[in-house]
Amino acid sequence: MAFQYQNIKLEVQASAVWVLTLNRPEALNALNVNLLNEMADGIRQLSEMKFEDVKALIITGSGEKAFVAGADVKEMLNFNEDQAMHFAKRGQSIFHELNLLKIPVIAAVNGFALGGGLELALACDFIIASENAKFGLPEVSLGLIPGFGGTVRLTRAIGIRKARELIYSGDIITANQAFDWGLVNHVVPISELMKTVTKKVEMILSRSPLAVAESKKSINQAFDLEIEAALQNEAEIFGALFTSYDADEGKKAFVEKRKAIFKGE
Ligand code: CO8
Repeated sequence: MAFQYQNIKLEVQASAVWVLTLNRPEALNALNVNLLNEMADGIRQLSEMKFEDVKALIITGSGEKAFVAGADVKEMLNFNEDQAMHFAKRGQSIFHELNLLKIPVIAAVNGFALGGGLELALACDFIIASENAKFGLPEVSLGLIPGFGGTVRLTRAIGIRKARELIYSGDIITANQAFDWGLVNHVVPISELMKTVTKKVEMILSRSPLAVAESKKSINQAFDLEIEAALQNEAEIFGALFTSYDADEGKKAFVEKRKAIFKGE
């Protein structure tokens, strides 16, 4: 199954794992308005599908040079203040919807992840990168600031001091440096990238999908709460899971020394 778009590809692999490919290789997959609209539609389609049909999402870029080289600078040339703010809000809200998907979302970064491209990767649950990947928020070189959530999510991802350094300098760092900074979970040869990401997804999908979704919710909500409230929230989610089929099956399978067969409910 696949959805038809001009600037992205959204296709299902085996086992209800979807791949969203940013597909403007001639512009290093830069995010223009049409692409963002298509991405919003694709995310909405996935969010409305039944669990059996959508279990995980991988996001990657077309070609071997770029994941996404940022927002489309050529399109932004003639924006006025209102249009610029609207564009920033549009990107932010789409990436927020992506972040809210209940399924695991992994960025397979296969080249430049700059500006809006890094901001997109940061809205995913985690990043696996190819050795040739490069990361940066070079907006200050354009007289701008990151506008698709970069000042917020990069700071949460790698800490305020490293985030300041990357954002103030506009530096572009290698995949290995991004790994050292905790921005990237794994770095692999480009020929191994999709295989590595797919293997990781399969491993996650062998666990209880409901428990994975609820962990994602608890982690996401923890960022917006004070510690006491976050811990209370975790305890409530933990308690609510006890009446689920998956929690029953998981505990029984352990005691019976067999592999659990989860349903995601
Ligand atoms: N926008 C539009 N076109 C782009 C972009 C981009 N971000 N990046 C690359 N391209 C195009 C190039 O213009 C070129 O097209 P053409 O062949 O027609 O000239 C083609 O892609 C290939 O690129 P290069 O020839 O430049 O390839 P190089 O290998 O020489 O360089 C780089 C690769 C280093 C990635 C270089 O292309 C580059 O610096 N790109 C821009 C990176 C950048 O500044 N990104 C940040 C953009 S700003 C942003 O993302 C803000 C997000 C928040 C927005 C808030 C709304 C207001």
